[in-house]
Amino acid sequence: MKMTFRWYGESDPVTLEKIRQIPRMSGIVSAVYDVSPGEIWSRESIAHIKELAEKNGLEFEVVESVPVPEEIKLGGQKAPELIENYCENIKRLGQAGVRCVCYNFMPVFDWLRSELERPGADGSNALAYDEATVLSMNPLTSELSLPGWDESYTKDGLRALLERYSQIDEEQLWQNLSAFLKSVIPVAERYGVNMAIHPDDPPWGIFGLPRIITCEKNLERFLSIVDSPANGLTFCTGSLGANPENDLPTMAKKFAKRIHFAHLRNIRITGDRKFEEVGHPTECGSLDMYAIVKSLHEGGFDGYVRPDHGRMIWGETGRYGYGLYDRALGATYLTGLFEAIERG
Ligand code: DNO
Repeated sequence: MKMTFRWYGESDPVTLEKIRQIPRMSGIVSAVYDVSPGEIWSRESIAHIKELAEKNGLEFEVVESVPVPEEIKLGGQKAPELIENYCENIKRLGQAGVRCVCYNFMPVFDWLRSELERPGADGSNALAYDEATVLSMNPLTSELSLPGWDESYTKDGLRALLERYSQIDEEQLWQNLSAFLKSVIPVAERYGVNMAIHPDDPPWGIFGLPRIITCEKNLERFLSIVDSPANGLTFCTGSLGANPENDLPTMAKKFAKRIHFAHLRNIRITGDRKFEEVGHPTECGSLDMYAIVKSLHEGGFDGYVRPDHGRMIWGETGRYGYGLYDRALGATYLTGLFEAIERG
């Protein structure tokens, strides 16, 4: 297991100098942020991240994300050309020493929350999700900005996109994902990169848009599309765990060898399709973090781990879910869990 930490680049208030002081931190998870989805990343930009990381004693072996353009998810006319660009990025990343690439296949919206600063009883605040509130926010009229929302969509662009997606059901999305994997995975294999799809967050369809990376059965189907180790998973407990029907320890053990990246965080389920983010330890929420880590270990997991969304504590402000303090506490908690379990 290698413990890593997400870093949003030079504008991130959580600096590399701070990240390196978290005990046992091996590397950063980052991306080239100044290009649009579908564009090719310059070798200089990739090398620059690596150089900055290494200057701070950190590795740069994990990218999150190389975003998949909507045109690919839609299986549009330009999809083949954009898939080629995607492959070029994987090649360049592999050549620069990146070993794992996290991405997702969620139509239009990445992760969604209805509240960004839900106060906790202890004076912290955290992200929360309530389906009724989310559905009352029409994406075309709402002024609310959500953490996973791509601010670059204009209302008209978004309307046109949603219109195109109205033709795409789950089966069609599977077909488009399959075409993507069949081109990308052989390139990933060639350049020593493990692709790790991120589950949909939350793991169900939203605003009438299909979502398919949601549950054990679908993960199995996903892995069988290209049955290669390079076609793997990001096991995000907070995403999959929002559906109580997902038995995370069972899934962790079953898929362990194809899990290249684990996002380990806890949530508290507060009702039907309602949850809030909490501190990482088991006792803080609904997920049995000990059982999950134990299952990963027993299944033979040997990938990258990162703490995931943290609460805002000790008066910290910053990027929602991505402050320093609570994620650092999460990292040390997880490191301890792994040490205890690995030593048996
Ligand atoms: C949220 C993240 C996601 C994730 C992407 C992966 O905090 O886990 O935004 O990076 O879905 O493509």
